[in-house]
Amino acid sequence: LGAFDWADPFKLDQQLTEDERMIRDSAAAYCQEKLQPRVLSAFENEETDPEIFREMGAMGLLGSTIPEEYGGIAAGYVAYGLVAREVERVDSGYRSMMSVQSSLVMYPIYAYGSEEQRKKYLPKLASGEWIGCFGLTEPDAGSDPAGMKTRAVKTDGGYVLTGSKMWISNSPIADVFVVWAKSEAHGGKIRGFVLEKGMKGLSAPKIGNKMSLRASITGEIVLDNVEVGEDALLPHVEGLKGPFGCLNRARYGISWGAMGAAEFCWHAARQYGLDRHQFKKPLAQTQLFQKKLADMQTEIALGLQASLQVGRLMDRAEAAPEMISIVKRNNCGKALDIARHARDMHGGNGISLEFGVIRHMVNLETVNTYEGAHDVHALILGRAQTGLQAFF
Ligand code: TGC
Ligand code: FAD
Repeated sequence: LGAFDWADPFKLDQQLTEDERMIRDSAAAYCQEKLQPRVLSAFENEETDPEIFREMGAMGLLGSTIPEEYGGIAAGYVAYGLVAREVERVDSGYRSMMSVQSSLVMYPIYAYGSEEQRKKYLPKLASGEWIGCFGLTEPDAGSDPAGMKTRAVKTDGGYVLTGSKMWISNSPIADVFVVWAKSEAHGGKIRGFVLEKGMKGLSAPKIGNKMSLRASITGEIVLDNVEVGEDALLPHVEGLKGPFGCLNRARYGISWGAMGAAEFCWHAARQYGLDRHQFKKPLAQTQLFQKKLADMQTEIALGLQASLQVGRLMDRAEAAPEMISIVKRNNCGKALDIARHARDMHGGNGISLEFGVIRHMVNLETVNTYEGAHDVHALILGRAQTGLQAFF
């Protein structure tokens, strides 16, 4: 029989290739050395450091699945997931910054863009010189993006865009805006447009007073008759499958990332229980404490195995969106639960930012909601097994 490593119960490490381990280890070193020391102040002061994009770019962490000729490192989806896990071990907001740039901005430009668009945008997004954002959600269209009101009207040389997007990660500091709008010239179908900072009528006010993801800036996108050329249209996709194709990738990355945040909370609770004595013994020597640690270890081990399998299938182009719904929903829900327990296990100290667990806990409230809320993924899975849609 083999040995048991409490921190890696199913020997995940052994199931990775040498390249994947190398990418994970260099991401982990960057995250622990450069991101961990600044997260407390970033969260406390609700400040996003744009320099992080440049650093991540230099490390090859932006658009890592994109081919090298466009600035990526052509890594696989398992490697992408491993990076998300390391970044989110520090903070979900930092992972958000990375996954929006990679899966929601670079991926659609690569997959749906013209050669000119790929050459113009991808290298600068990969290096972090340009920051990107993805505008799908609107004030009155969140879980139901088909209800969006943003419109693109055809003109002689291009389109005029009107509408507003809400809760958009990175938007106040973005240079590149991937925006989804209903286009009358395409029978009212949803089309993607690539906009640039400074265009007349385009603004992106910050949304303040967030109690979650405070290290990651969030804003609106206001489109007040923004005129764009024909070259702003993403030519190779039409309909909701455009944004959903991007969301598949980001949701998959989140399934790994949420487990990274959960691992931080689990390890912190274990260590706290070993160090803290009450009733003349370590808290970790009580049955209730150990039961909670066992639950955390079990859910994280299972969640990581599931994400690894979905990643392997993604690398073989065999993953279905429903598989991604299972891991996004499960891992976010379980991570939130683990963070709440870890907060409780830290007692009064658990509410202090110094210990990190409450920061992860409030961050995970967002992670459980965005990219398809927990219950929305339940409805996707309910539809897949009954053939009956229960959204409306
Ligand atoms: P439905 O009828 O199901 O589908 C419409 C069309 O889309 C296609 N499709 C997909 N294609 C690829 N991948 C998927 N996962 C797809 N899901 C659907 C579908 O085949 C169909 O295509 P066609 O050609 O037949 O037209 O659409 P519905 O309107 O009934 O959708 C319902 C529902 C609930 C599944 C969907 O709207 C949904 O997933 N809602 C959640 C919205 C969401 O996830 N928003 C995310 C916004 S972005 C974000 O949160 C970024 S945060 C990032 C960060 O900071 O890290
Ligand atoms: P709603 O859709 O109004 O849902 C509210 C509640 O109702 C949820 O619990 C939901 O599960 C439930 N519900 C909805 N429909 C049903 C139903 N049919 N049956 C049962 N229950 C239902 N969006 C972007 O486009 N780009 C971004 O970069 C981005 N970044 C974000 C960053 C942050 C910090 C946050 C908070 C959000 C971000 N979002 C982004 C938006 C996010 O995707 C939406 O908040 C999410 O999709 C949910 O939409 P909503 O907030 O409108 O909630």
